Amino acid sequence: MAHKAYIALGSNLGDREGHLTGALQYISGITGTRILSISNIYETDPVGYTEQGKFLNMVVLVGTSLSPLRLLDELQKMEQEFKRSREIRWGPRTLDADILLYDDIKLDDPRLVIPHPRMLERAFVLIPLKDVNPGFMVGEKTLEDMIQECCDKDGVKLYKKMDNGVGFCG
Ligand code: A4P
Ligand code: MG
Repeated sequence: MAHKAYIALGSNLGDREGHLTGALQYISGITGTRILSISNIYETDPVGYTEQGKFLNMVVLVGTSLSPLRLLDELQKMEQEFKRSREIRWGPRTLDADILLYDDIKLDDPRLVIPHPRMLERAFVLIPLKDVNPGFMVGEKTLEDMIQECCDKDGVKLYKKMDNGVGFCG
């Protein structure tokens, strides 16, 4: 578990909360990977393509011995297992899993860009990230500064408080 990665999860189709908790269970079963901390769950207005239902979003901190691309392989397998449809870019999905950060690395691979290129403009990512990584900064900017600059911040509402002490972490 030499590395730490932050993963954003989102769902806006079907049993949204069931998909997120199913994802936590799936991630805790990935070889060489352990959930260290989870954010609360937020209900969020859709960003990008707005003719779709509200999302549930959360962020998960994992410890992992997998490389960034191997971790992406596992997360994409998970998305397949949740039978997500990819018909509309930014459209409805049963489960979306994005790698936000992986240690302090910067990666620009055709399959994987880290830090996630759109994360800093999205309150639906930054607000749950603040639960698990409150000290995250970019230059002089705190997470709170970045959240205040996000156009979608008023569309992010606490949906469910999550207990880090039981269940998925450890
Ligand atoms: N990829 C590159 N970098 C990464 C990364 N850091 N993590 C590649 C994960 N994948 C990464 O993603 C397309 C390709 O991005 C993948 O094949 C992977 O190799 P995708 O998941 O197939 O497609 P997508 O999710 O439809 O596109 P995209 O551009 O990733 O969309 P986003 O940015 O994830 O936005 N509104 C709310 N409220 N909540 C949401 O969760 N999500 C989206 C999707 C839009 N609006 C939303 C939400
Ligand atoms: Mg995605």
